[in-house]
Amino acid sequence: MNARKKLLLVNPVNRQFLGFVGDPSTSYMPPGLGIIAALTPDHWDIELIDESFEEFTLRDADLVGLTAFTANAPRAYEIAAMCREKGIYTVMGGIHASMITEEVVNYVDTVIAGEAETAWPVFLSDFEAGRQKPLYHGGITPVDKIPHVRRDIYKYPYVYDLIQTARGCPMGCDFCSVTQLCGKQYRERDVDDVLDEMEKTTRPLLFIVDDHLVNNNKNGRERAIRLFKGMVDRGIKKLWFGQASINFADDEEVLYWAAKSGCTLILLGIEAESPEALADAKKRLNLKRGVDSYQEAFRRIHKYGIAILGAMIFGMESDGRDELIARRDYILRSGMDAVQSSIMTPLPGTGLFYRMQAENKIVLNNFPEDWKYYHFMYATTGTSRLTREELQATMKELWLSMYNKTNIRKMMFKTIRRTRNLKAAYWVYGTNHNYGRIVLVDMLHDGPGGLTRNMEWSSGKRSFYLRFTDQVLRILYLISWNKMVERFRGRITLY
Ligand code: B12
Ligand code: SF4
Repeated sequence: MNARKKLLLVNPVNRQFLGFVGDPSTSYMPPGLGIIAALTPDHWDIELIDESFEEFTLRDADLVGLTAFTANAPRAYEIAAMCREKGIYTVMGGIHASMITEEVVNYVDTVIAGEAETAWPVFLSDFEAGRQKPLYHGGITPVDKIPHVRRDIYKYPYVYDLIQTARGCPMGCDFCSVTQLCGKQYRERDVDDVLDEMEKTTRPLLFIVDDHLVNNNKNGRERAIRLFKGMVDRGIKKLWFGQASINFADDEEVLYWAAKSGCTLILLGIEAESPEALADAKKRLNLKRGVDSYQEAFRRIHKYGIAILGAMIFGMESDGRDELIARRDYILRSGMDAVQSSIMTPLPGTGLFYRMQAENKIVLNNFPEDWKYYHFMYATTGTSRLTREELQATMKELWLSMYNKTNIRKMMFKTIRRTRNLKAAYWVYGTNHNYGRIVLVDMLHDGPGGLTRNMEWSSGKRSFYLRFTDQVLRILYLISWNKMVERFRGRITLY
């Protein structure tokens, strides 16, 4: 009989950049830690500390397991140092630990690089036998070995349940770490197993975190239809959001079943509107299809009542100020409903990182401290035509011009016209509002030159347009969104 042991799982959050965690609607559960919990035997008591909701404080444990995005790695190291000082063993996995393992081994007792499904049980039994090693390589997991996320550890009021139905991306874009972490092979979980897991979710909204939701071939389309149709057949009626490439729009049957199963917002990796910028980013799929194909894809998706969240990147190698402004103008007239506007950031492990490092172009390179800037909202390099500071200053200007309250309300009205879906319009409004709050987080203060948490100028007078559209929003909330929230009231399980 094994004695009971305590595992503390920690999701550290960058204390310098609290944009995402400023609101529960953008504070997401960490599925990786839910998988670690699922792989841990019953004689371990498990507690999750998610710094999106509470700051880590030291407590008793036999083992502390940390995950971290690169931008959160310095905070993970701080937490690890606190634990190690008290003699608590630390282990770290996740994207940063997998991409730059040689750094992470210096800050924790054991690193598990790659996917954890096969490595974690080996580490844990070594740990219990006192023969643990400093490094384990998990590699790529056979898809049938991926367990359901253990959701009882999520004691916080997350708005979304997160679920992953496939891993890997064949595209291998230069700036992205997904192919490095999960491989080129697209590994699809069994559809029935995914549906069984979906049935266990309890939160009002669902976020399917696959990076490339519908693979770009006939099998991929057929599987997507089976999945979405399965959701309908099993009555898993939830509003959901997913991430896809532009090929999501290729098959109207996919769109029909996606919409029927509750898809209301889809993130599309558009990245840029000019072939030159796409070539810089090595975004081959979009280059192959041509930027002119975007409009038709948007039109088809809208036809099914689904709104589009365009993922756009600013600060490609060839970008100057005029190109950045042109990208903003394209966004505003393009037909995308919400926009994620990131600054090109050389993430460790990517082709972009190694190239820029070799060319000595990374400006914020005092690692590990400078990783705290690697969250896509802060320029870490310049371009061939802008210094780092110029890029940052231009982005602030563009963000203010896109995410100001007047503009995001205009965008919402366009979504109503394009999708005829009030829920999509309300979601789009919330999404743009949240991105604004996240990217402009350093301007959120009550001083005269600042923005309030409601994203309005502290010193400004409210226009008639804003006062009038307040009423429209209130109606949208009451007739569409609130009904959905009501269905889940009392059903969000807080263990
Ligand atoms: C969902 C998601 C989000 C969610 C957050 C979900 C969350 N709470 O973790 C949201 C939308 C908030 C988000 C935001 C951002 N994201 Co994101 N996101 C993802 C996405 C699509 C899926 C992650 C996921 O849930 N995977 C499923 C789980 C099961 O996999 P996993 O976490 O990798 O866990 C496995 C292993 O890594 C390992 N593991 C993980 N943790 C641990 C811990 C231990 C102890 C062990 C042993 C093992 C282990 O075991 C797990 C099972 O094998 C990934 C892409 C990807 N495929 O990874 C990008 C990704 C993680 N995001 C990325 C980025 C850059 C961001 C942003 C900075 C971008 C932005 N500004 O929008 C922000 C930063 C947010 C922040 N708080 O700092 C990058 C991270 C790169 C990096 N080096 O950090 C990725 C890889 C995408 C990319 N383009 O490269 N993201
Ligand atoms: S950006 Fe999207 S399409 Fe490109 S490798 Fe990453 S996940 Fe795949």
